Amino acid sequence: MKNLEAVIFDLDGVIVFTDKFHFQAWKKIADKLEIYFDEEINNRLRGVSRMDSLEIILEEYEGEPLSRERKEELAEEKNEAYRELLKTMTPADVEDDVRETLAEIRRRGYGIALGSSSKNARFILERVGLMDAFDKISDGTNITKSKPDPEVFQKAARFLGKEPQKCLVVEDADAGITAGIAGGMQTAAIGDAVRSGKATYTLNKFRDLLEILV
Ligand code: B16
Ligand code: MG
Repeated sequence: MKNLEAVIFDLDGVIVFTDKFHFQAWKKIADKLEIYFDEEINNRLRGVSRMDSLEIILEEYEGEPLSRERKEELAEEKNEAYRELLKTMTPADVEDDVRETLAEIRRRGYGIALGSSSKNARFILERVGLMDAFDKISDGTNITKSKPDPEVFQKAARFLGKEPQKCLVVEDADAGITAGIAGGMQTAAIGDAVRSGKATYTLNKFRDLLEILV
């Protein structure tokens, strides 16, 4: 394959690592509802939207069924706790490898977009000083369906003005690789997503991208 013109990056688990913050914020909600919650359940929340994440956590809930309004309140409470934790992030939270590789990809002339399920994506990029590294942003604020639906990546390709097959989706979650494939894109797996073997390329380190994007 190859013949690539653009790269679409997932955020959490690829550019930054906010798993621990998601964990702490969801743990607060789980404790309140007396629900069992651990790192393994937290891993299932990768790339999944906020409301879908809450539904996964509620699988362990044994109380009376919760109304839509109550679920929305709980998701909002989680988000407030999460955003407080995000405020502690600084440019030092982005590895040099990531920052330098993004700059080199731009130097090589590729379009660069973000394709994240998060509604906090812009806030995070501002905190870590990476807003300028992306030409376009497609995130949780411009989609109706979350990964594994390809919508977030299709929008990113459209924002960049690139054909899907000329875009490389970089993902750490299986749901994200599935979404990229469904969108007709080439895919690169890093971290957890490597295991399934579904992606077009696999990365050990972020900078391995420079061997694909020659
Ligand atoms: P928010 P990504 C995803 O981001 C996270 O992996 C996932 O754990 C989170 O629930 C989702 O964003 C929604 O985030 O509550 O901030 O809108 O991996 O697609 O960059
Ligand atoms: Mg991710």
